Amino acid sequence: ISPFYQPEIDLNTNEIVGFEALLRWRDRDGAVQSPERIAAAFDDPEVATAISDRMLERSITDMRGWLDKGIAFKSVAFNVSAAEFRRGGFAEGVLEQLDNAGVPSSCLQIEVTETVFLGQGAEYVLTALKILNSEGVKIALDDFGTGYASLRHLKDFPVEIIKIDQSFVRNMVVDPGDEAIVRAVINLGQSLGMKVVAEGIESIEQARRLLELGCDFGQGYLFSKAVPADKVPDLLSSSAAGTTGRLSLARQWRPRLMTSNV
Ligand code: G
Ligand code: MN
Repeated sequence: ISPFYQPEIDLNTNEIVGFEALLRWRDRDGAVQSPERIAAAFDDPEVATAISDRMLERSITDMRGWLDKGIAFKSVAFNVSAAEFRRGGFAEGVLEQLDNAGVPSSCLQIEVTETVFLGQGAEYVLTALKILNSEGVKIALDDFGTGYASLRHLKDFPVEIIKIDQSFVRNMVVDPGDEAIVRAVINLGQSLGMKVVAEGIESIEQARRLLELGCDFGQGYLFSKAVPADKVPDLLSSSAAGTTGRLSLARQWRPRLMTSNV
């Protein structure tokens, strides 16, 4: 199991503004697999904990490696589940690991879904997020709009980033209902002074519409899939080379899209 890194893009400038660490694993043949096929492993709290410990450890090691090479990756967003907060001491543990590795806490973002605010152990979540946030770790609310939390949480928790779930982005160009939800989330986030990131951008049309609606950041296969740590420097240099105009990065990376629509 190891983290792969998907870039997050400034849709206005095409610059990479950070990465999200996504779990990938290699099967017996060495092929890279996504987490779906090992979803059952996450039902076992011990295994789930071991997996996420390893993911965090590896992400911090990768960040240390990039810092040593002078690679300006900006930040890595790390997904944290409710079970991890329930352990207690989560925030302190993360900060200690960053400190031990000499990685500034501002390099790390934590992504939580709305469900971490619900149910058993929810009281630990607020404490943990406040501790992390006070040390400069930014908190993102992931898959926004698909959970069961209340809008109150946006005010009560130290959330600075909202990530629009890919299920809304997928059909936003053809489904006015999805577009209405995307627009509402963008407006809500901006009114609260938060950064809004659209997930799952696969087409130039989606990226263009998101920009029109005022969403400045996004990630998705249009720009890049998640790549192994050693490919991150290449991705960053193509981003720096491709900053000459709107969506040129997407054009450059996906030349077959060049011919139409743009
Ligand atoms: O939970 P979260 O929203 O962070 O989900 C991330 C998952 O979505 C990852 O497994 C990642 O591989 C996948 N993903 C990332 N970009 C895209 C995309 O453009 N399209 C699709 N279908 N999936 C994506
Ligand atoms: Mn995420």
